[in-house]
Amino acid sequence: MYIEKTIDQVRRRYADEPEFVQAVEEVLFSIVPVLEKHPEYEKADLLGRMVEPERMFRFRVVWTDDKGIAHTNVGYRCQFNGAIGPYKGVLRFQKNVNESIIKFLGFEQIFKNALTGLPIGGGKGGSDFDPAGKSDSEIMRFCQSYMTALYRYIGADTDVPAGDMGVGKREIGYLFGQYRRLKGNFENGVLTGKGLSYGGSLIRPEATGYGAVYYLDEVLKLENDTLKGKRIGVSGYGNVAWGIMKKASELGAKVTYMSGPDGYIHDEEGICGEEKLQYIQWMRANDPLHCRSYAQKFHCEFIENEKFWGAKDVDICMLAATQNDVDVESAEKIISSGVKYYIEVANMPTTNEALKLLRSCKHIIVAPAKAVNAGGVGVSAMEMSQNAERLSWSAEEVDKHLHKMMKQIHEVSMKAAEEYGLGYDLVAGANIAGFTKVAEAMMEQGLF
Ligand code: 2IT
Repeated sequence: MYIEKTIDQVRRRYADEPEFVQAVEEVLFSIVPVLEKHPEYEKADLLGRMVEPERMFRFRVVWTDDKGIAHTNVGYRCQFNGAIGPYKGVLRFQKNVNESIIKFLGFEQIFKNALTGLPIGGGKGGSDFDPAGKSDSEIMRFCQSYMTALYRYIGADTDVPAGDMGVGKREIGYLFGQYRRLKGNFENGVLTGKGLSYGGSLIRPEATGYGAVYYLDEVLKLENDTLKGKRIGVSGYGNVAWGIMKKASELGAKVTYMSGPDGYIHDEEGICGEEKLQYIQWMRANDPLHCRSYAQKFHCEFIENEKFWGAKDVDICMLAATQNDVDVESAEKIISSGVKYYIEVANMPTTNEALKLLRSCKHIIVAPAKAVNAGGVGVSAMEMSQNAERLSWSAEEVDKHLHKMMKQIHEVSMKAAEEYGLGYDLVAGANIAGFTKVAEAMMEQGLF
């Protein structure tokens, strides 16, 4: 069969890229019914083309530390698929970044971006630079060097990076400054996640978390359920978790668990209110590896080196940490805890085996990351619109668009699954809806 043939080829060609192979398997296996309906895709080798990036850059990034000593890192930018718009996706600066991570993120991005309904293609980039413990000037020098290598390949109509782990507002500022210095033009549509003073969008920092809660709300509505009084366990405590905490408490739910690499926090009163949320932001910026200090500051429980999977007093589980957070063993604990909603938020937080197990479980509704977290890139696309028209939208306006977008993503996914007789399957539905749009564009544009 064509799908298996394509997956086999990817497995052979990229045997040393496990995350990428995982992402390809997850998407391709769920579009089997689409391929049955479209035999012409095989003749055009549509899948073979889709799993191969249009192009990918790998470059040297040299920077000096505060003692004047030079260091060499590797930089990447993967322009995976530009069929429906300029490549769009983040830059991640993290020690473990490699080609496999960048390609899996880029591949997921293609379908996620298609789901937003906006004209953005899929891309991703980053570096194995480790920002931990670096001074502000070291970060600046690294960003300047990174952009010096990257600038010739990006642009508002070509490829528009943004920030991910290790790349926040500060890094985007340094990257943009260097881009402007090299180009001599003010082209702020080249990056998103910018500061408000030079073309950033209101609500962009909150967008991924807010969008995830809006999507969750749609799922709950269909179940005749509501967010009121719900207890949410959130894995992670980064920017996305922060957005979830803020919006969930606004809508009457509370986040009672959160976790970091060092263990988890149980705060029965809920992680909400200005003081706690500000502290979360402080922790993320100053100590991305430990959440323990929250328990000391707010007098609640901290369990070292554990995850909260299996806690019985959680109604909704939201995965907002990183890839492959939940394996089969964790999934079994989550299933036995009685949680009804398993909402992926981070990119690919579940291994394929664990995802299969969770999806086969009758009492759990599973929502996939590429739909749930699409609000982040969606508001990035709105930032691009604002830059193109040289206007700034109000927070209410951006939020209104975001809310509508999340409703549509849920609906389009639901309908795509129904169309293929799959029932209420949000995972398959999101893959099918995203894939169908990109497939159509690629077929109409001829072979390349
Ligand atoms: O994974 C993602 O979609 C994001 N972190 C946002 C991407 C973007 O370009 O804003």
